[in-house]
Amino acid sequence: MHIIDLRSDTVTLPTPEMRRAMAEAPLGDDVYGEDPTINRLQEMAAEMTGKEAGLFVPSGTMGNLAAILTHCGRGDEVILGKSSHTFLFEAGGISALGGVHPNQIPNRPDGTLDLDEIQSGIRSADPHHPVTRLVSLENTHNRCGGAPLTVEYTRAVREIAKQHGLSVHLDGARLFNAAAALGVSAKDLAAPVDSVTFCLSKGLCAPVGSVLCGSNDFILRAHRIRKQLGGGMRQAGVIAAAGIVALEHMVDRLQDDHQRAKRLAHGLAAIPGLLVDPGSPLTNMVFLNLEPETAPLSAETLAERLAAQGVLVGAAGERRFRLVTHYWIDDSDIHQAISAFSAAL
Ligand code: TLP
Repeated sequence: MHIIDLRSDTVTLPTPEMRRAMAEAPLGDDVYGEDPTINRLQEMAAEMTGKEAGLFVPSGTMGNLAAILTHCGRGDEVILGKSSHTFLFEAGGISALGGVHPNQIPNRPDGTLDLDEIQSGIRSADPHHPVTRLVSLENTHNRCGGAPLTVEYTRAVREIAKQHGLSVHLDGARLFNAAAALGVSAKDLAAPVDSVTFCLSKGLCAPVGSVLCGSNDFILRAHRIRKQLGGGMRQAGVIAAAGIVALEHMVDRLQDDHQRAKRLAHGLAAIPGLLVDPGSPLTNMVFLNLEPETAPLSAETLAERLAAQGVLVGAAGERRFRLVTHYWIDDSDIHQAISAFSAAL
């Protein structure tokens, strides 16, 4: 059976070109800084985000963790969204491994944090308080419908941070999706922040890896943290090679995924019982709910019925779904997925 996997863009397999590049990549020991493929990827990543340096890490989770542990010491505080990936889905690593205190502010539906709430979340010098060091943003915002954060908003956060001597980190796991949706460059989106991570292994299709970018001094310090976390990976150019292909060939096609997500949302919205979030999709994620009266079943039950037809979807709640388009989803998959929903209901 042909499988249509809409659970996430993390499910993307490497392209044949990536597999070739992986087989042929020149390699060395990256712990000695001698892997030419990793060095090249890091330089490309730094260039594309407008930062001085990049650091290849195994995952987005490690990228965010290494960044936050570089910005903050034990007992320091990071201001971040209550719906942020770092707060919800990174196993509490910043607290467990770094002793960093998360000051959670509710995300607004568009993924932003209210500027006044950021201001009032910053601690005073009172010794009862932890020391606020960092604000962490997410672009695109996963739980907030894949919403892209604008350059203007990111600059406004930067301004507040600057006034209080704080740094800003950006979890840009899907930074290039945000750039495609807003018609700006990743560099523009990352310009106001001190550090940024982006993932190669999501919509960009590489099998493994993310890159953390920032100033030379920041990356030097993050390098030591990556080592402490066990992320020094030796001849990892074998995977970085796929990342280079991702940056060269997969960035410019993300708009196709966004268009297909629109078609998917449009088709699903016409099926009685499905309530697509108003405005969804903003990038490559479609969020929808089951309408209680006309579709009185759980997301889990519907997901099982869809799986029986070869369509895999992720439940994002009791009666809620997140569907994600990516490189391996084509137009006919979109048609089939819509028909499968119709049949399953
Ligand atoms: N997101 C995954 C799951 O963990 C939820 C997904 O399927 O979307 N930041 C953001 C915004 C992310 O969405 C993710 C992964 C990460 C960081 C972590 O990346 P990895 O999985 O490489 O550790």
